[in-house]
Amino acid sequence: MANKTIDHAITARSLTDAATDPTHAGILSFMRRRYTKTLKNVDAVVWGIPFDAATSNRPGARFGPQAIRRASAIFDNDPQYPFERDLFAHMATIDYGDCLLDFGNHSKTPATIEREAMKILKSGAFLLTLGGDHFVTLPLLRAHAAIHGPLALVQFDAHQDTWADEKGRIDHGSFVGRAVREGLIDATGSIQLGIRSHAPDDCGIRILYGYDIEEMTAADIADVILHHVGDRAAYLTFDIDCLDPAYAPGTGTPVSGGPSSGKILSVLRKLGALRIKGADVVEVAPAYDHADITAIAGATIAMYMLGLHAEELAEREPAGTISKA
Ligand SMILES: [Mn+2]
Repeated sequence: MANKTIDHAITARSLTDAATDPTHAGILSFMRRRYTKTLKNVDAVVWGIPFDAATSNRPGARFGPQAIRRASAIFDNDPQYPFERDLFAHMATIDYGDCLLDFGNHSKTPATIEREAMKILKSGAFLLTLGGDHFVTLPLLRAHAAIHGPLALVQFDAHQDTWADEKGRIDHGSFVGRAVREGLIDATGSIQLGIRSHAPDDCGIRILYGYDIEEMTAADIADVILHHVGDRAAYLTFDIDCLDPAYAPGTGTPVSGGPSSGKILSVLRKLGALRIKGADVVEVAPAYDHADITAIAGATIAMYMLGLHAEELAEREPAGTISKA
């Protein structure tokens, strides 16, 4: 038991220390990162939005952040596959906990999410958000676009989320159309992957459908994304229902004919050249899950997003010069 940590989420002395809590024990933050609301000298923030009131079908994504944090305990530390590095050695990363929302008054929800996200982004940290249903991406995009301007959306999803909507509605199936109309995303530089439904409007966004993903290699899919987005500032949103229900049964609106987690992780691993300014993983609903299949997939995708950011930081700064707590 030498050098084992316990409850690293509250006992870590440094934000860059490796956690070695036993997988089956200890307080469950995302990858055992320190829980804190202090944003000083932080490179990356993981934040939960336990919200599912915009769900059209099966609710339950409000339990997504808890499930993803719990599943993230399975990751080995130092080095982290497939990044061959301790992600946190040079990327001070915290778990900022959750967004507090009034379950009885959702008219306030979008502004609350946007305000809290702005607070995090103004610290200069990279924000990875755990949903929640896909509505939460709209206020997140508002906050990111306020800093970076219109973003290229890279959306992994079975659904386009461009269904008709009217101002003030809270709907997880319309955030993309709203984001285009509000000028938060640059439609011509955006791309959707794994789509297996038809909404009336594509808003000018490039689509790789479920059958395209089925027939293409991971390398070809990554190439299409990299060429389409180019050097635009990008926002990565991952609706877990992009994956086939075999790989992600625990979600509100599952659709057959999706890719495996293995194929999609291979795609994500190849996206290092993108300028990713923010990311989220949404729609994990653990009540419909089996043996944590979906939560593990969600946690792994979230870890890859942090891994890509860790590599970007390492490229930008020589090792050891990135902020340390
Ligand atoms: Mn979606």
